[in-house]
Amino acid sequence: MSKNVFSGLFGKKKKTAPDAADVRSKGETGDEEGGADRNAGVGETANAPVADPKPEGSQFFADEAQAPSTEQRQSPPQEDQKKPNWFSRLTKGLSKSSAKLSDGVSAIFTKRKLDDETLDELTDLLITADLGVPAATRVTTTLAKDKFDKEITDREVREALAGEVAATLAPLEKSLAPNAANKPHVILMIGVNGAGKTTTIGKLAQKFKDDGQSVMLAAGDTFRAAAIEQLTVWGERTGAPVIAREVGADAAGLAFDAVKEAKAQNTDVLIIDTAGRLQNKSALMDELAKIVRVLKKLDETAPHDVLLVLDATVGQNAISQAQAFQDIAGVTGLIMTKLDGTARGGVLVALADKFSLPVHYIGVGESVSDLQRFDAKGFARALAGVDQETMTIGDSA
Ligand SMILES: Nc1nc2c(ncn2[C@@H]2O[C@H](COP(=O)(O)OP(=O)(O)OP(=O)(O)O)[C@@H](O)[C@H]2O)c(=O)[nH]1
Ligand SMILES: [Mg+2]
Repeated sequence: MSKNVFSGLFGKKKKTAPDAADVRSKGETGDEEGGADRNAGVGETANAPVADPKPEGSQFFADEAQAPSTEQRQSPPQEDQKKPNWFSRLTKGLSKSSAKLSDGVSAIFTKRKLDDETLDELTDLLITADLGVPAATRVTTTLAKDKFDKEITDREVREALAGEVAATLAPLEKSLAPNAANKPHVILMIGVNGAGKTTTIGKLAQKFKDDGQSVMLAAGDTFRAAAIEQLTVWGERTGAPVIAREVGADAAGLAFDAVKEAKAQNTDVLIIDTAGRLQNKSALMDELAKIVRVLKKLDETAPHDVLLVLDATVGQNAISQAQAFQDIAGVTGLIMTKLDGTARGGVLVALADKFSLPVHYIGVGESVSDLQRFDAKGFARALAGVDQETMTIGDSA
């Protein structure tokens, strides 16, 4: 291990691991502040410590105002005491998106028949709910085929919507299965600021551990001390060693060292965190391409998964994010987070139509169990507000 690489640095501090959200320093939880600085200020080299004005080695919280409070540090992991089944969690998580669609459908179809006017209103509703024009057109075409000029209930419309969404998304349902032949199986997490990359890494690490795999994490977001701390806390919580360097270190070099270390330790899965970057900042995007190139020097098949983390609350902007990250880093799969905080969950359908990228997981809350394996049919029915009793699918994630 080189002198700049350390494993589980924060493991030496005896403290109760706070939730990942708690260790984000002030001004970063909304992500606009830290992210804007980072995206505005970076030059061509990955070495420039631009975002954090106080790079200070292992003393990550020189400014007391930035440090998590005692209360925050001691807060227990936000795992729910009582776990409802996965579909209830999904339905609860998607309630805002689903309410927008269900209420809209009810408003259009109460005591009205399916005619050009109601079909136009339905098309508008689906587009404003971010499903995109192709999906909206498919739903209305399907309905019109059998029901034009006839009475139709809002329930029938929601069933048709669920059917169309499920058909669109079903081919993209793909589990994230590290290949045992890769030692390590390298997963690179990418996305814009605050999308949920680091939190999702923690949740994934826990899932892999639960499956009996050894996991190592690499703190590739070298721009912010708090980002390194955040990942380290997840490492402590999940028992995964964390490879980190000082703030401002070259992220590609760190990723390279992490693969070497994971090989040396015969680790099954290495998950590499990266700094959030806006898709239109070319210098930052180039740096991502550099990380991918450098990883290939040790293993030409790496990274084995390039996971784009998308925050559902951004709605249609997710489309341009997917395009830019796909172009620069060869995205292999998607994870959509924060579906619980938005009425814009329909954007997953628009993404499916445009990119056909596998969807591995969705985030419907902040606890580990809120990262659910993507189930197209369950998602479609929860989104369309179709009752749980009619579900025919089995249990999932
Ligand atoms: N409600 C909700 N919050 C989430 C979800 N996933 C992540 N978050 C929260 O989103 C915030 C940002 O998450 P991070 O994991 O720090 O995001 P990031 O992409 O690593 O951010 P940067 O490192 O700044 O680019 C945190 O407060 C998380 O707890 C989710 O599915 N639902
Ligand atoms: Mg992060």
